[in-house]
Amino acid sequence: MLRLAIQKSGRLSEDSLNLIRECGISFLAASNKLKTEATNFPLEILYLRDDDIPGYVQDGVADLGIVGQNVLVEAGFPELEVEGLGFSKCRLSLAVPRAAAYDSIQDLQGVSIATSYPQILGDYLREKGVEAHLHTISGSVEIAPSIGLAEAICDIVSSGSTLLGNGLREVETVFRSEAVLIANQNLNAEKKELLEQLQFRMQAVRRARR
Ligand code: PRT
Ligand code: ZN
Repeated sequence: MLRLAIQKSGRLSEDSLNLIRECGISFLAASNKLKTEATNFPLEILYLRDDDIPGYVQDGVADLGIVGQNVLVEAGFPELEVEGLGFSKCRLSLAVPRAAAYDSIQDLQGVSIATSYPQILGDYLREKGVEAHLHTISGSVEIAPSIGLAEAICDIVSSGSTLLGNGLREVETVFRSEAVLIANQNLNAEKKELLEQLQFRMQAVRRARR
């Protein structure tokens, strides 16, 4: 039996469940439970916070997971990625107050930046030769400049309306993300075979959607 971890409730949940259903896998809806078993495929589904999914898969508590690449890479386990799933596309971007002068990334030298992604942002800035002060906060990053916590932010953007609504301007794309299927790297032969069957069905679903 394969154990697949998906987000319990959030932006990834519905698309993750729909993908599994479209693979022809049936299970009872269980929004308030922690796990469900499929009725016609050897699969158990665990419902977790998205941030916990990479660690559970790395440790083998779950065999597979569906999570945003942003969360996977921030957690430090990019090697767990098996394939992109094409939904929950977004980007991690740097933004500054609309009126702030900004010509290039060098303008962030010595600046304080609020983010929930210190690893990804830290790597990006190092690569660009920029030394900034990172403030790690877990939410409401967009309000940091207006309350004086930071001069810039780095956060997830999709339509851009949240940045706009907070008087911010997107200036650099740090990372592009989508939902990905991840797998533990030490699956036994039986589980590997089941993973292949599941991937085959997922790829067929994606082809049919196009
Ligand atoms: O409770 P749990 O920890 O499981 O969930 P969460 O609150 O940490 O995550 P959730 O459900 O908000 O997002 C899950 C994943 O969806 C993220 O890790 C991304 O991979 C992906 N995703 C796609 C997004 C967005 N689009 C998105 N727009 N995650 C967050 N946002 C937020 C963003 O942080 C900002 O506040 O939406 C706002 C911006 O949206 P726009 O459209 O105004 O630009
Ligand atoms: Zn989360």
